[in-house]
Amino acid sequence: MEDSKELEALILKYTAALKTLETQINILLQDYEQKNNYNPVEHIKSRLKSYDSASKKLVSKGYEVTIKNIEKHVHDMVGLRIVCSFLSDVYKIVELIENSDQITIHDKEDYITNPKDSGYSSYHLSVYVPVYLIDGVHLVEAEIQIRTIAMDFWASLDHKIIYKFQGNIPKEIREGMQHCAEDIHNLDKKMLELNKEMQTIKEDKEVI
Ligand code: 0O2
Repeated sequence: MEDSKELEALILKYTAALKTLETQINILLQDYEQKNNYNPVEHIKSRLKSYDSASKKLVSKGYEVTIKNIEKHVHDMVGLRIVCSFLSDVYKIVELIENSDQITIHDKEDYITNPKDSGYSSYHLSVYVPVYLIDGVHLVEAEIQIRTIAMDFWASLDHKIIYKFQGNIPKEIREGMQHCAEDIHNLDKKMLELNKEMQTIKEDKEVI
């Protein structure tokens, strides 16, 4: 076990980054809602990855468990998940964050257009969050996951499956989840179409 003071300092930095990111994202979303009379977000979850989870991730990637390696190789110590109703909302939020001067994106993964083999689907943004400490500004990495409610439903069961079977997921469960992921993708597309249709009917009625 390393110097606990060093670990405390790291946790302080990550906690500050999480608070900063939450604040920046909430302000952007409130501004968007105020200007568009529309809130694209269903709910937001945030979390700091635990030291144990970070250690497991390092071991799985073949790295020694050290504080330096956590900083260098665990890119989602600070995590924010934005859950939306519709597919179009996911891309609206991505655009909003891309256009923000406060949040610096250094990597993007569109697992909606290109789902993982497991069926996992989400939009990931890896960003840098500035944290102002006594010795100056630190750019802390964070991961923002943006997904629909349906994708979130899938991912939460998948998370339990991964945890339960620890890498040895039975074939029928793996295939069942892949089929569910396809169903969920089709459901998301249908719900988006229905929402668009509903909007046009509402607009027609307003004209009358
Ligand atoms: P947890 O417990 O959710 O934090 P990187 O983080 O970039 O070094 P990785 O794992 O290749 O390495 O990144 P990737 O693929 O972008 O995945 C990061 C996170 O996405 C994961 O964090 C999960 O939250 C989520 N994710 C990715 N693939 C899957 C999947 O197949 N099923 C589910 N349920 N979630 C997935 P963690 O640390 O693995 O887990």
